[in-house]
Amino acid sequence: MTHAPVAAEPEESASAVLAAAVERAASLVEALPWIQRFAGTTVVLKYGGNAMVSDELRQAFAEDVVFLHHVGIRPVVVHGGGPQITAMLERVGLASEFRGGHRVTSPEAMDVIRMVLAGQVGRDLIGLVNRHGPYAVGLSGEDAGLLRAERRGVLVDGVLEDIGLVGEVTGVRPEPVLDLLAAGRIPVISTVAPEFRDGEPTGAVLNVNADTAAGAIAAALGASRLVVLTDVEGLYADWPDKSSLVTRIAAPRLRELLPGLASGMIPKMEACLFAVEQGVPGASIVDGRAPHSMLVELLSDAGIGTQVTL
Ligand code: X2W
Repeated sequence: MTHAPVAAEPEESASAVLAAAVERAASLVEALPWIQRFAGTTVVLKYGGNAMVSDELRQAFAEDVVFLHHVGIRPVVVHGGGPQITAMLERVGLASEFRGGHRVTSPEAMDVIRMVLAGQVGRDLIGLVNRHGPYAVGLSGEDAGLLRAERRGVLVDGVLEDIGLVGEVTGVRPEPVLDLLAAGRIPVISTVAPEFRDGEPTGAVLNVNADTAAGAIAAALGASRLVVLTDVEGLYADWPDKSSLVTRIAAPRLRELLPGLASGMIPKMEACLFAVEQGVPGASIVDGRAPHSMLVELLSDAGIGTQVTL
């Protein structure tokens, strides 16, 4: 029998309401074993600038983080902000140039990057989380020795090129994050890092890729999961064949695929590889353009996106 929804018999609409309620309850119940598995553990969430495209998505991310916190999981947010940095550099008349996926960073650009990440993108996220209660506290890699970085160049056609104040994370001191977690807070980390050379601080601050920093932080914290939110559905084994979306991949196979991946995917997949090879049991890439994708990845049977395991 077909009919317009508004003309439904009272009993039928009551049963439809009941069926919808049962379905909603089923997603809550499906989350139970996952909540039990992750309760008391730390999950590191990398939130990239390309996934922060609307207020609705940013608010959904903040809700998910607060949700995890309230079911006894310890979320740590590591954020990027590439597009926001590019926009601000443009506003102040500085050009952006990328070499091998890294932003060529002059001292003038570094001043802007530090302000945008720690003073704007981080602050905005902290504000969104704290609409729900006094939870989020911002940290940069400069705070209490959290990160150490060394300068890196990039190989272009086999030649190592200097790209300025760009570093790779060479050390993580997790104590400042652990202190905040022990106090029941949600750390929100901006990934600028003090430069070290020959084990000594130089006084300079370096721009580091936020994906690789998140991988290093997840490993150092002994996280149970790393989730990288980005603007693609996940890893495609054979891009642009849409049917080649990978839901699970083991580290050795990912290593094989790595050289052939799109340049934007490489740091994300390297971060996942690093984390799982350093003992994080699972690391995922999820599509941050779908609201609440991170919650679905962590707390449902099927998940969403691509999960890397050892
Ligand atoms: C990045 C840091 C921000 C980042 C940059 O300057 O854009 C380097 O390229 P997403 O939004 O996660 O890409 N650093 C060295 O990684 O942001």
